Amino acid sequence: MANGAYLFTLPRAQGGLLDTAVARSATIAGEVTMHTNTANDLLPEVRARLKRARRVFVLTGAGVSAESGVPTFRGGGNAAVWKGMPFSLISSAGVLERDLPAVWEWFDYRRNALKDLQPNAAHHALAQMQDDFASFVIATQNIDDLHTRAGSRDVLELHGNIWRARCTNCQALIALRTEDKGERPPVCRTCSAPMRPDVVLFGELLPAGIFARAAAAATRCDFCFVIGTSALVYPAMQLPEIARQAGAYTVEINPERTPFSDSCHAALQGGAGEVLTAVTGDK
Ligand code: BJW
Ligand code: ZN
Repeated sequence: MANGAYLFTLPRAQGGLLDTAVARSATIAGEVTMHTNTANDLLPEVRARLKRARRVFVLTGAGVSAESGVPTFRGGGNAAVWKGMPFSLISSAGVLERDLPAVWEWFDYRRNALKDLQPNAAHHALAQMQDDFASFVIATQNIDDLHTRAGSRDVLELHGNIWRARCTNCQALIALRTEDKGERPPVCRTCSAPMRPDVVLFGELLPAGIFARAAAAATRCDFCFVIGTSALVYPAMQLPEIARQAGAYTVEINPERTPFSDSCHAALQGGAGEVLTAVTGDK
């Protein structure tokens, strides 16, 4: 790969929803038994469960934005690489301490790639669902704010937001869409310390209160979607595990199988927009 390139791990050719779907069904005793189903077998159950649900919790990952053109981090045997560095290195707390300008260069590159992208059918389908339930909470690992731009309210951004910068000293925030003066790193107007992208890097804690609110929603929900995540990164992946343990019906939407596929109630294989439309269509 050419130096300086960001290797995009775009969604692979996907087995469509109607081609394959792997379902898991819970026995009355709560024991989970696996069987393979066609989507036609599986969808009525998922739709009926969703129709009966009162409190829905949704965890999303990079795959929900893939159809907008946002690259995912992992997939196809590759992980995103930038200037020869795997994203797990450049997006880690260690690099922030060693080379803040490089971190800004990486996130400026990503912000530039994001700026003209639009929410897709999956973001819109989720935004349209929010008023249909007593409670509907989206927690996202994505930093692209496409859920909010699609109209979802009160999205819990577990890993921050690429469109904000935060002071490394006093934690003051600025909105990069409107307040970016182009200096790198930006200088805090309150205390003059350097600012950093307001995102959660490997080895850093999630924003105070956000994870707690997401965990509370996961605990109370009766239906949980896990959409477009490789299910590898913690503590975000604790959330659907909490929901499942609290008794929620859990549904994964992903063209690939993940470590969560074997423990959810229904793993729907396909792209997020296509599958969500099939699940929620003609409500
Ligand atoms: C589609 C699709 C379509 C494609 N439709 N789907 C060892 C064991 C356990 C934990 C750890 C450990 N060592 C370290 C840890 C902790 C670490 C962690 O979990 N590491 C694991 C990877 C091993 N976690 C942390 O460090 C977290 N903090 C923390 O734990 O604090 C406590 C602590 C403090 C100090 C020391 C140790 C612990 C923080 C995690 C922050 C993650 N940050 C990143 C980068 C953000 C900034 C940036 O954007 O650069 O967040 S990492 C990256 O992964 C990003 C994502 O939000 C996150 C999750 O990725 P996601 O969303 O799942 O994307 P992909 O690409 O992996 O998957 C895409 C999926 O979409 C695929 O499945 C496709 O199939 C699918 N897809 N097309 C639907 N059309
Ligand atoms: Zn400051």
